[in-house]
Amino acid sequence: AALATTSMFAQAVEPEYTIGFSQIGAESEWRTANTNDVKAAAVKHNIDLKFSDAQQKQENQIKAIRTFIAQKVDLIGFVPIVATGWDNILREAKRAKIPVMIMDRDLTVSDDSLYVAKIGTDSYAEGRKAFDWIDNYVTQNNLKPRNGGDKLNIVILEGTVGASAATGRSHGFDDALNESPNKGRYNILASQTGDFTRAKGQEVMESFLKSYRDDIDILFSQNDDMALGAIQAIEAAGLKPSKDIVIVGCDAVKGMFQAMIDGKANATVECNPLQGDLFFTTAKKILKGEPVEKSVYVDEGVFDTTNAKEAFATRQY
Ligand code: GYE
Repeated sequence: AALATTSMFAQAVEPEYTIGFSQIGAESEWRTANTNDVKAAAVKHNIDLKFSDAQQKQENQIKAIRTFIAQKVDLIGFVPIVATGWDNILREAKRAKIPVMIMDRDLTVSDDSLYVAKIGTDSYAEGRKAFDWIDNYVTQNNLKPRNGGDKLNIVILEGTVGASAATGRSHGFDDALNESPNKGRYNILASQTGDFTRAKGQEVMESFLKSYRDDIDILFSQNDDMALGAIQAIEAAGLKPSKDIVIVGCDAVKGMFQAMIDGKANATVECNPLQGDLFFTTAKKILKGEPVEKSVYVDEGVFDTTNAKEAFATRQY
């Protein structure tokens, strides 16, 4: 018993490393899940985490990274809100010999040695999967344009301008559409940013409906939160979401599962926010001088009304 007591006191171990992490903000259900996961994984990995929320501003992220450099943290991690504009601050980190890791979104820098490793999701593949799901659904259900015309009209809610998660999904979707033998069946009627938020998604969908209420057949929303906002706009316009307008999102958050179960959305392409464990495992390897892969994508699936109910029970975010 005496020994057991001693070992209980021995539990208060010093954190192994100090890591600064700059998160974008809290724009979506996905982001909240990502933040919670990073914080929980830091505890699990015995990391002293300095967490900073940039409230959707790149300049705040740059300030946070500069502060981490001044604090001489062991490693810096961040989610690039947009893909460009990071060269200078990353050069400052390199000069201070602090390794940098990228999480979730991608970035474009003049010199890839400005970061050590990148873990995240494959937005391009997600965009492709979204179109492929639509093409398949249209074919199987022999979907006809509501306005009696000869093309199915698609509207798109894009994510944050300049974010890799938005441009990747746009390019993947466009490429898959252009490569489809059914390409001629579709017309992209409108495409506009909803900044990855529910409120903006609703607002932009309202404006789409004002111009094209009886023409829209399909909505591709680059995240689920915007799709959930759009569903409200569609109902307010007296249309049936998922029936009058086919709705496909990205992320696979619980809110979207609920919408699919309620018959208000059709499908969502999974984007996995649970990257904390892989992030800190990789960070520790870097700090111990072990080799790591430069770029790793996490695994992702697709869910729709045929499997939403079954999958819902096991969803972690
Ligand atoms: O899809 C969206 C979030 O960067 C992959 O950002 C992420 C995206 C995600 O706000 O909901």
